[in-house]
Amino acid sequence: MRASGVVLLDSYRLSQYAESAPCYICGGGNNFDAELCRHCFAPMALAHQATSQKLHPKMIAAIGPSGAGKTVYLGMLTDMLSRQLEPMQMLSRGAFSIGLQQTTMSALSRCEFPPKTPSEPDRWNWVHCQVLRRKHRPVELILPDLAGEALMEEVEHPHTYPVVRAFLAKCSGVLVMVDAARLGRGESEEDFQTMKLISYLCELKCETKQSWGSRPVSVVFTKADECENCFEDPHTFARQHSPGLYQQCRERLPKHRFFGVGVAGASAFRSGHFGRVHVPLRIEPRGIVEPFRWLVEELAA
Ligand SMILES: Nc1nc2c(ncn2[C@@H]2O[C@H](COP(=O)(O)OP(=O)(O)OP(=O)(O)O)[C@@H](O)[C@H]2O)c(=O)[nH]1
Ligand SMILES: [Mg+2]
Ligand SMILES: [Zn+2]
Repeated sequence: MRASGVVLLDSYRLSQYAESAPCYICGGGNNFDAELCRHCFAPMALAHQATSQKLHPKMIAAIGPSGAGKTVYLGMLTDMLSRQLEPMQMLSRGAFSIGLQQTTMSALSRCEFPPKTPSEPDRWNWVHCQVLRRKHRPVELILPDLAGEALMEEVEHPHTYPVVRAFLAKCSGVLVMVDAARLGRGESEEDFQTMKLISYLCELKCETKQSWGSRPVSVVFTKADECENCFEDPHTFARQHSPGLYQQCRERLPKHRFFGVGVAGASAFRSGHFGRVHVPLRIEPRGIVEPFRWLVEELAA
């Protein structure tokens, strides 16, 4: 109160904080104006979009060890689908959904690969989009670019990354990314890491009440440009180079399919200030849309 008049109190604004807004990924309560969930760091825009537009987006995860090629693949996939009409088109929802495409494509246009995804969940790129297909109903999807290090840490020490656990439990389908170049060189580490991820997934208590037996899994061999026979026959490649993963898919994931993809047509090493840097010599996307298209068709079926 001033001598000359009345000043309105702003305390009524506090009442907005009395009601908590649930996170779309983990369900935890947040303030109505929070940008990221305080429990799992997923963008709260996902929850606001879902409630305001009455949407129930399905979730798809791209999982794989660090360096498997998740960021490069997802960035190229979102860029290609946002520019084409056939066989499917992708429309982003929210400015935050463009970040992954922007980071990847601007790095590739400078003839560089994008940086490794930080393991802190508040720095991950999330994509919320609508996938349009001719003569079919649009599919709403949420697709984050998870960090391989965080995924493996959660697998080795469950509950260290609540966002990974909450998200995978809600997923309707998965893209399992495997580095075909490492497998082709006989590095069995890639096979073991991917087997651990699939075991974790199968043992996770799922919220959709659907077991992994009925959910689609695209097994994507990345960097197939470095081992040609992977494009032609990814099934035989899987049997020969990743026997553990191949058997696990056969026994535990009846709805799976193998694919070979490549973003760089050729790559080389350049010496930089911090040692040798892997750079793409040209960008020649191959087989990028097929694994995603199969997954979306299975989800929509
Ligand atoms: N030859 C070739 N190399 C690739 C391709 N895609 C990715 N790479 C190489 O693989 C590295 C890792 O790719 P990313 O997409 O960053 O891997 P990631 O799975 O996101 O790794 P994290 O962010 O650590 O989880 C890149 O820096 C490139 O060196 C490809 O299509 N061809
Ligand atoms: Mg990454
Ligand atoms: Zn959350």
